Amino acid sequence: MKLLHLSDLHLGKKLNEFSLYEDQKYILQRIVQMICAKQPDCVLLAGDIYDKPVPPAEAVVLFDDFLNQLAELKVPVCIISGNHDSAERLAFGAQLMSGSGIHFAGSYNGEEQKLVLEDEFGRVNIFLLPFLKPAVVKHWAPEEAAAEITGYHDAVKYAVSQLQLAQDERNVLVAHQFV
Ligand SMILES: [Mn+2]
Repeated sequence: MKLLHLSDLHLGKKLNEFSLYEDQKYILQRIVQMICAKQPDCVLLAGDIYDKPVPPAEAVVLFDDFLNQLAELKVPVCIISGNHDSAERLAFGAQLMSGSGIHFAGSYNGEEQKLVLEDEFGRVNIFLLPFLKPAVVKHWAPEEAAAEITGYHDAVKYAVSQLQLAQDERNVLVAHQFV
């Protein structure tokens, strides 16, 4: 199975007041062309879609346009939040978009979030782990497990331990963490 991994688009980023908008628009167009040429089975967007929790309007338009093009190409897309994103804002409309093959894991909610793909060798489980903070994971974990979570490492360890891995299938984890 062919997966295209992207991350850290940081749309809306400015370097010393210089907007990267034109460069980002250009590279997203090149990525769409590459997807047309290489025909991946899935596109992974592993966090930091935006540079800021409240991105500039032009960055939102840019990403919206990018997602529309991917949906038109009928390539499944998996998106997780990064530390720069607002998980809730990023996943606006997520339930509606999943019908178009665009899958978001914005906020951690204690539940496994995965997309199952299939090829001639069987199933590929793509687990989507949004950027998570220890306090959020503690909130969803049972009391005993929560008491053990004191930092990012413990939080991710706990969240990953909750995934139901199928040992006889291929399992892919999409994450964006400091661990
Ligand atoms: Mn980043």
